[in-house]
Amino acid sequence: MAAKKTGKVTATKSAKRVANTPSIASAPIVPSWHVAPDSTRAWKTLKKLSVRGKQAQLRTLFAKDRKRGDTFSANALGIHLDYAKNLIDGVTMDALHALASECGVARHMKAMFAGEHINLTEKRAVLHVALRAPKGAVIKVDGENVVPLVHEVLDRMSAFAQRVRSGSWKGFTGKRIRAVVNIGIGGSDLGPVMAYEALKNFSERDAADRSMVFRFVSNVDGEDFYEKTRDLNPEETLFIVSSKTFTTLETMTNANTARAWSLAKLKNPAAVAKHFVAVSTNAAEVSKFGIDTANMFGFWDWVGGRYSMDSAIGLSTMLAVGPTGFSEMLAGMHDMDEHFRSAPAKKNLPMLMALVGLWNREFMGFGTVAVLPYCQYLSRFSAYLQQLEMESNGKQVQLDGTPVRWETSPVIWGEPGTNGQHAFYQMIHQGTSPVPCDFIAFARPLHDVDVHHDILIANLLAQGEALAFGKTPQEVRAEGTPSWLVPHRTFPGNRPSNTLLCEQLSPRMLGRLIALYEHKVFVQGSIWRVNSFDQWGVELGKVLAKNIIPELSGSAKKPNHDSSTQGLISRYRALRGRAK
Ligand code: G6Q
Repeated sequence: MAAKKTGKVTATKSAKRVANTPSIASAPIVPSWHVAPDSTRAWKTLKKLSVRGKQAQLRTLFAKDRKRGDTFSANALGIHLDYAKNLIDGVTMDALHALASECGVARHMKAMFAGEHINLTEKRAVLHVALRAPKGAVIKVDGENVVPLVHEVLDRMSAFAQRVRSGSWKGFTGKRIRAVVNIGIGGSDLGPVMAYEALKNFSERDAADRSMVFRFVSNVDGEDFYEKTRDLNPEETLFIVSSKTFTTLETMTNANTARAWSLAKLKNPAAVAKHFVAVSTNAAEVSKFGIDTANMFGFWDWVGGRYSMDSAIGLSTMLAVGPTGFSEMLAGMHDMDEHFRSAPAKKNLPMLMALVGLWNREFMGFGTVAVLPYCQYLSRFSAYLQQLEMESNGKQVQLDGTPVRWETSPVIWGEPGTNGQHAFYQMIHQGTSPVPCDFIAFARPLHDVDVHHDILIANLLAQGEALAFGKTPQEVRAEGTPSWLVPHRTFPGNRPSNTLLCEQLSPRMLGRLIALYEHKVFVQGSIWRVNSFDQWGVELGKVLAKNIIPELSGSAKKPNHDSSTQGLISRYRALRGRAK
């Protein structure tokens, strides 16, 4: 009963906030400390240093400083960051730190933690850090301390998760829930999938076991829904409809299909209350869909989609690893928030990763970054980071709307090692464009199976070494290789990488890693002077798709497209047996 009441309160507050969307009539005021990077002294210094950087050789840099590995590494919270295999030196690092200072990164960070409206184009605060603040902390948005609101939702999520995990939450026909299907896309999917994969080993806690099945339906492609539900029993299946707006085309299409799929077996619309819960900020739409807002878990407009996996959007994660595991993940994120806030810049992990990344992107001209976790549990980590980094910082204009005069987000991609080694590492080692790599590994495995872990870690270390130092033609020749084959077997080396060697994977460690990358993105966005918290670039395609949908099915008036698009529409219609 209490939960129900709280649910309604949360829903009403959320709805009010959605209705209070700020006016876009007036342009935002960009704080004066947000200076353009190319107007700083440090930028000019770095441009000069880049000439030297492009000629530098890692072999020489390592020979000159025998302790380079120590010089360019930092350690905090069980994470060791070795960035020595980048084409940097002390002077470059000093200039990069000066750039961060001149660009007001520290002031910007303060503004974020203080709940200022740093998402300037949407006129909102950016407070994912409040989602992991401990009970009792005070973080205000527009004068209101939001930490109690966060914990109120977390408590409701915990109570619900315990009921489902213990089997006391029953489906409509009285059976316990054995399958949880999260329906969501983008920020309402990538974090939850990544965290589930990363932490599934920790699901045998809080008196639950790993017998519960977790699925994630995101794509509007009906094949996704079909494959993820084909072997499930509606009587034992709980759907979490995760959508901040509750209007996203893909998610609402999948949610409607899920409701029909459930009711085809359960027959009674009253079953929806037992088999559907919602995670959203939009109580009105949740109600319209037929979900009781008592079963809605809210969050707030100051939580961006790609920064929301630690909000109620993480409900599937909590169902999988239990409230204890989830709060450990939050504690890990909070650890990194505090580190980011308080560690000196030269020992600050997010700051160092951001600055080295920025050096590689702007000054060395490298266009992509491969994230290569040597840990099968992190199989979706690169996909998650793809959104975090590219949606946040893949921008062409500055905060004031003027074009950027520098590079912004690189392309982020990657797969877990060692699989990638047998696929695309050829290009990383001998292709024409160097690809800076982030190697990520845990020293202690969760399951120490025979010799596997040493082999895994040896491979990670070998890749970083091979990329950095390569193999010269002389070395190849000295092995007795025939001269015609020498060029093929030569490795140019001098290719940069970071290595993150962490103690052991746990919910807390995962939380630290996620927040590390979140803050890295923050620092880079801050220096690039872009809004890392909006995503206008995804809008146009959505609008065009809405126009095209009726044209495919035939109900629309005469379409008006370019000849390429029109031709494809006609061909599609013909292949589906529809009239010309
Ligand atoms: C993330 C983006 C985007 C969003 C999805 C889903 O920062 O805003 O990926 O998460 O479009 O949106 P809904 O949660 O509103 O369905």
